[in-house]
Amino acid sequence: MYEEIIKLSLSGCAVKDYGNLKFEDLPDDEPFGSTKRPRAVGLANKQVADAVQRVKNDGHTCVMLGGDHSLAIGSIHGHAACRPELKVVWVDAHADINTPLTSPTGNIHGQPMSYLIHELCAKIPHMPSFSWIKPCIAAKDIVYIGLRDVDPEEHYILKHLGIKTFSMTEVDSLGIAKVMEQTCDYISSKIKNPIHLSYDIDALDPSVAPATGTPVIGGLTYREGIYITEYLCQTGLLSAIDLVEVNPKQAKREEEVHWTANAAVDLVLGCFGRVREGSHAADYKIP
Ligand code: DIR
Ligand code: MN
Ligand code: MN
Ligand code: MN
Repeated sequence: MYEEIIKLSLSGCAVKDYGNLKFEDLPDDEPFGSTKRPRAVGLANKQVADAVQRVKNDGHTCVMLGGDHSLAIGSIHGHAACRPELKVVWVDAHADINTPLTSPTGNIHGQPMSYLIHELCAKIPHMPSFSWIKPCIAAKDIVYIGLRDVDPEEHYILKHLGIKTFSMTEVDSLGIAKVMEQTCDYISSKIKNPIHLSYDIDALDPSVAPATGTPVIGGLTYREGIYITEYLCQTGLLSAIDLVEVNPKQAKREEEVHWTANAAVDLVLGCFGRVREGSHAADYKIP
């Protein structure tokens, strides 16, 4: 993932690498109910939250490269500690809003949203190493894009809380340009709120980004995926970005690693101003 950093530097961004976080391996991390590895995930997220706060307090746009989507718990928590008025744009095939009690898999990467939303607070049991996590966003401050694999319990929660969603059906019917226009109308009022973009690479179609844990057919094209980043970049409001679920170990062939990593790099570049029409330095002169 150093490739991103190099390419961003070449594209004229000032990049500061805050380094990798080292996560403890906890041998006796018994499941909480069906939820797997609660202590390891709780502690890792505390580190992510602290790191994101450091980056925001230094005045930078934060880029968090995962790892699975459970890391958004710490990333959004840390971001909200510095920017309580933030809005979340969650780009994903999945809603990741199961609670530990509704989760069919026990995977925390299918649950991160549930820990963060005020309205679900009473539904979250007390888990080991999660006590520091306090809900920090409201249901009305979230927009989903790219949904196509949502559990019935998650669908109930989305509807019950009135959360704004653009599933792949809306991407098909409206087109990605209208989806982004409506997304930004929805999240920006008179006050220009900072945006937290949480981008799961599995939002893209598996033909574009196959090296990921839970690929789902029928996803965003490469162009739709990039358009989302270009559009959010030009708002000038992108304040933190998660790029998660890039997992080379899930590739069936070496090529798939490169397709997926290249797509991830292009998404990050889109967030920082690369446009497909090309660009030139302000002081450029024809020789
Ligand atoms: C399923 C799958 N809804 C779960 N979710 C995934 O495990 O909660 N999320 N894969 O990323
Ligand atoms: Mn996800
Ligand atoms: Mn996903
Ligand atoms: Mn996932």
